[in-house]
Amino acid sequence: MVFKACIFDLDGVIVDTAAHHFVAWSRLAEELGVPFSHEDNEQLKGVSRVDSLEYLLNKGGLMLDPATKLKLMYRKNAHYLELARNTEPADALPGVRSLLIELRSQGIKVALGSSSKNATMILERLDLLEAFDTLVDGNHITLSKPDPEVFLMGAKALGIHPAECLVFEDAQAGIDAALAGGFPVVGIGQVSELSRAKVVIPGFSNYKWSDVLRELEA
Ligand code: B16
Ligand code: MG
Repeated sequence: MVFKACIFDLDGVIVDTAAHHFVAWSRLAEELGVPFSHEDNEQLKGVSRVDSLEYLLNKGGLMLDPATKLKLMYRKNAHYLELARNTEPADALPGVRSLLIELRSQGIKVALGSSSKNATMILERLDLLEAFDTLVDGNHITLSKPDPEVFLMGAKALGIHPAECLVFEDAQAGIDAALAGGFPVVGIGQVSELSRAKVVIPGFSNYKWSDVLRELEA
């Protein structure tokens, strides 16, 4: 398979901000008196802020009006920003920066496909903004992963057919989104948690582009 582009998820693929999301949701959950565990956080990986809040409210059996929900999302994001504002270039996950540079040097286009509305700020702090040809994030989409909208928008912006764009994702919801859009996908993490991805690698440490292609051909 010849790939003309790659689409990268952000949280869990380029940088590990899941821990910040966990703390931020935990704080909000505590304020609301709703129990919130690591297992709950796993369910929210790749899921938009609004859908994550609905999950939390549903868990606590809480029915709130739209204005209150907006306030709660603002509060969760304030907690998140407090933790994420110290993100720095060294926080890019091992190997991802060199892979992004290698893709560019080989003429392969690179897009971001993230559910996060904070993606540009995080990429700026990582000093990776320039590594991307186009960014699609939570500010552009109306449908959360597992809907394929975020990846379809990325492929469209690059002018490349989904079958020729390889998606890198750490969340099952994101893998389902890629598959629903007709994208080949590589899971980042554990095979046991990403069962619907044909290929799963633990991360980009020790993975050059040729190594990724070899995994896909195996
Ligand atoms: P924000 P990704 C997702 O990013 C996170 O995995 C998910 O936990 C978070 O709720 C979502 O972004 C929205 O983030 O509150 O910053 O807009 O994995 O799609 O890059
Ligand atoms: Mg992710």
